[in-house]
Amino acid sequence: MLLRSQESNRLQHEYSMNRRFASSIDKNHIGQNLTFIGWLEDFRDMGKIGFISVRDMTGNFQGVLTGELLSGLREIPRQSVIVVNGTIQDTRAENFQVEVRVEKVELLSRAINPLPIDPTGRVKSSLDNRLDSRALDLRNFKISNIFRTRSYVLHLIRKFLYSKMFVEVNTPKIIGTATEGGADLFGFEYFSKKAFLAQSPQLYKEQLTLGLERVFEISSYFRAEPSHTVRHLSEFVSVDLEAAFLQYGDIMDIVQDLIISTINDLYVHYDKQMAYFENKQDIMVDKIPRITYEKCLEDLKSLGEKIEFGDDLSDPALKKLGEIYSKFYFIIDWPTKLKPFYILEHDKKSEFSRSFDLQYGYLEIVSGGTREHDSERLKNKLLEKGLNPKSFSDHLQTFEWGMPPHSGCGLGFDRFIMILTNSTNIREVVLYPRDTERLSP
Ligand code: AMO
Repeated sequence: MLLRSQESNRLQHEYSMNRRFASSIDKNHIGQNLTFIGWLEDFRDMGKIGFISVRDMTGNFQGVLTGELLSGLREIPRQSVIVVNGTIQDTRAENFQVEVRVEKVELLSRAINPLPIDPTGRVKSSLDNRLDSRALDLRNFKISNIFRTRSYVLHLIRKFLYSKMFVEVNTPKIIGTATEGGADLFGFEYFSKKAFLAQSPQLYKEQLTLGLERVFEISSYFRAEPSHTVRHLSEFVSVDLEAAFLQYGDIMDIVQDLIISTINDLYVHYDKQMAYFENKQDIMVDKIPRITYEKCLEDLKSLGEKIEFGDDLSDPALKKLGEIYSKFYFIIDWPTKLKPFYILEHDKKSEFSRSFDLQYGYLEIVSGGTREHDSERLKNKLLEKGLNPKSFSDHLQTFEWGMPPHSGCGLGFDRFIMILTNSTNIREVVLYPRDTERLSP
């Protein structure tokens, strides 16, 4: 029997309480009468008999129908929500252990036909079209798998950082002063004052070490960089750490353990989902090498890429380095002049800073270092970088309240997920990406 949506709404609550998930049925259920809810993904109509494939959040099941049910099914567009009731039986289908001999189908929510994209992925759509219909795009298992992995990795990162005695904090995203220098800030009117969207929690997380010692924050940040690359967005998620009494070497140890334990956990507890991404050999590591900026210049020279000391490593240079150091590697001790005002230099070699970036091939994942914790020296550094210490007075005063020496870093979470899910464009791993072109949906 096929019911219309209004009639079946009444029963929806009951169904959602008693429903079974596609992945939960096996040969032990043969003979049982069960109810499922899901999206009609496929319907093969052979005339006297028909096969449906229905997807829920756990996967697909196959249903077999005959008679009046078949003609009812012909009226239902693919990707509509249906309730299926039937008896579990053996199957000859290769991909399923059992199938459902359908006895009742109810239409809960009709999908339009045609849909803007084909969520099964059989008809290919461009990334732009997929992003325009992102909610529908997620009905593709491979794609929703990216976001399930993203969610699980957030959980792992939190678990890891709690185990290292970090406290999760939330700092303001509406701010009055630039944290990372002025150029790439989004500014706006804030009750007749000028305000900005936070580029990072840098100043707050440093201040918080004097009350909480070890803090972390996971949040979106905003950069008005007009970058058109596969690794930059205007809004991205960063995992920021800051810890009193630790040096940048200790922070690198923490980052290394975080990366390795996350990947290992994924391959132990999440291996089925990870198998989709086909990158295990690339990302499994047991140690992350630390290469100095100077050694990178030597390596690049031997590859015919000449970079002067003090110059940043350009994209082509990083691509070449990525050929030598193909997996994760740290680049440490960057020239002081390349790093922001809050990074501390080495005592005897002040042209080198106590800083690091974590790279994966050419992609920068993490940036961090030991911080300047002396307020006078910090003021001078602001001046050297052309910034006005007066705009930082709230921050500078905290340095007179017993500021501990401290170090920290920011991990680009979206980029980390790119690597874990073998994605080549950051937009693949962000639900609703924001870039110079894209402001909706
Ligand atoms: P940085 O500016 O290097 O450092 O940012 C830290 C990490 O965030 C990621 N990232 C981005 N991801 C996507 N789109 C962007 N536009 C983007 N910009 C940065 C990168 C980068 O390594 N306050 C310091 C961190 C610290 O020292 O604690 C900072 O923000 O993966």
